[in-house]
Amino acid sequence: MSFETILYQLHERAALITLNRPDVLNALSSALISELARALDDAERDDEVGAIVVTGNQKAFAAGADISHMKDLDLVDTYLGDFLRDEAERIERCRKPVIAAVAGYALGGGCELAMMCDFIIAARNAKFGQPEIKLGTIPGLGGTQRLTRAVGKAKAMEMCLTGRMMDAEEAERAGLVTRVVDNDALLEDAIATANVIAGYSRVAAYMAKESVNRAFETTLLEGLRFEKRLFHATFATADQKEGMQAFVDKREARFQNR
Ligand code: DAK
Repeated sequence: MSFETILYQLHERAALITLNRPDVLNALSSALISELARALDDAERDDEVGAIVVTGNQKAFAAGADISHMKDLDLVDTYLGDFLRDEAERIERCRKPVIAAVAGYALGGGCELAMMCDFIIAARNAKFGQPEIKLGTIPGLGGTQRLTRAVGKAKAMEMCLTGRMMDAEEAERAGLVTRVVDNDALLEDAIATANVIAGYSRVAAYMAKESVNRAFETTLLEGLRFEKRLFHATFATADQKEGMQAFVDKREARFQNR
């Protein structure tokens, strides 16, 4: 696998995808988004990989879509060309859990990309924002929708209307990020978390992910039914038998993803 705008590495059972256009704060070009989608395909196909981490560098996770490219597009270009959309949304279609490890700026499409991941771990210097209003446009990759679900109407509205950035502490208080860690501990923490997930039953991990996501798409009653059916289904797996037997035997479970 060779890439020009990202790096792809394996850390035990975690795939680490690093956005790598440091000169432009990882601005999201079509090439970068395509390579990201391809790397996610690789990680999904690789049976050894149990979870994925997407990260940037200390200065930026990603400062948004590449403005120098975007500025000359017209309506038909963005509409017919479906500017960045299909491949950018590849993250949402991942069945394996995806963690965003965010240091520095996560702005515009960068913030939206982080929010497409299953959860975000932030470094102390992380800054989140939807500054599209300053460019005469609005978020187009889920910013008005996912940010609102994550932090509520008041903060999402203020951020989209003013372009104000949220720092890591505020993002944690508001529920946008799962936790804040020291800058130099970010990657180690995210990779270790991915490996913890990868050590569990993949069937259970996929089902847990699917069930939490269902909470955003349906009524409470339907969501509870959905969860119960998946819970019942886990009892048809060897991993459920192994997990519970291991508990009783006071030993580590050895899950086989069956
Ligand atoms: N695009 C292109 N280049 C960028 C960039 C971006 N988004 N952000 C930064 N850069 C470049 C800068 O131009 C500069 O390049 P040189 O001048 O060195 O050649 C270099 O990165 C370093 O940036 P600065 O010199 O500006 O660094 P500072 O530390 O002074 O400032 C900053 C950092 C993050 C505050 C600033 O760079 C900034 O405000 N950047 C723009 C942030 C922004 O507005 N982002 C939102 C972009 S709009 C959609 C899909 C996607 C989208 C929408 C729809 N569909 C599928 C429908 C997404 C839209 C967006 O993301």
